[in-house]
Amino acid sequence: MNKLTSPRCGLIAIVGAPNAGKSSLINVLVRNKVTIISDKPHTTRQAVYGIVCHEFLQTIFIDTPGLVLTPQDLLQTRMRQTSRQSLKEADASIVVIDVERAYHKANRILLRQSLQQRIPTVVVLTKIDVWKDKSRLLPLIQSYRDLESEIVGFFPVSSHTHQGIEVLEEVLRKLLPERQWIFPEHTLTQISFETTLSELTREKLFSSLHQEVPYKLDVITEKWYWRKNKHIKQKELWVWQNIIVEKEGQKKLVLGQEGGRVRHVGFLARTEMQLQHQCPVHLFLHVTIDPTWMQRAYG
Ligand SMILES: Nc1nc2c(ncn2[C@@H]2O[C@H](COP(=O)(O)OP(=O)(O)O)[C@@H](O)[C@H]2O)c(=O)[nH]1
Ligand SMILES: [Mg+2]
Repeated sequence: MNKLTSPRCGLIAIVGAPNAGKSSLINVLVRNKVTIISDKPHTTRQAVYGIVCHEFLQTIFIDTPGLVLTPQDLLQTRMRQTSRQSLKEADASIVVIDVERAYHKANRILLRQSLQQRIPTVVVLTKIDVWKDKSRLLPLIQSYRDLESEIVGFFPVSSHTHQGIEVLEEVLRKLLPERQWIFPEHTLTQISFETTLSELTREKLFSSLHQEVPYKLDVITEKWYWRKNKHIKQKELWVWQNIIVEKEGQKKLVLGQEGGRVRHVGFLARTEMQLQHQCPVHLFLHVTIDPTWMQRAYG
């Protein structure tokens, strides 16, 4: 770090409607996969930090669950609280708006919540890659004219093509307060290693199952360790995980015919773990039923 420049460090909460593209954006900003993504709502359950160090700046992005307008159960209530709490802790916020769902009720609610905290609030209009005709952006921005004076700006981006990301990063750096860094350099997230492993498997379950079931399950890493394989002179990662569902019917769906689905999920998760850790991975998945898991985890 340059001794002549004082360090800056800040938390930037990333909030938005479910499925808006918050987690995708944070992974692009951090240039690493710190949080899981799916095309289904309610994938992100807890606040996940994505930490970026650049010269004398440390930015801590907080990925949050999408705003649930009417929570249906304990988990959704907690998720809603997490989004609110993150805004309270943050030094600035990004309200992520999917251009295809720009008029979702959650957008204005979150904008107001952020402005109430009196923190700099940036609006990111994401998924602009799906719009060939960019002139459609103008009326969308104008529909927020009443809040314009309080907002730092509107930034059209795409997490898929990375369009608009650099411009956004420039603006965000200016919002960081002068402060000592909170995390050591090279820290990517505050999430534990075993939770990161669980989350990866959960992501693969979300992509392999239909709407309702993924939300009703959890993944716990029961045991993991590194082992040196003397034959190939390389370390290996060994992981045992429990997939917890509420009912017998859900277990059947997770297992699939002759265990085909869970095997496929295991293959996808293991392949990604191998890529991330650049070593062989042995992954063992076990499906169990516990009707009270949500109560125990979030009650
Ligand atoms: N076309 C397009 N799709 C995106 C973009 N960002 C996210 N998505 C998709 O939107 C869905 C929800 O993304 P995710 O990041 O999990 O949203 P979150 O629920 O707000 O965290 C996924 O299917 C993503 O692949 C983008 O910039 N362009
Ligand atoms: Mg998410």
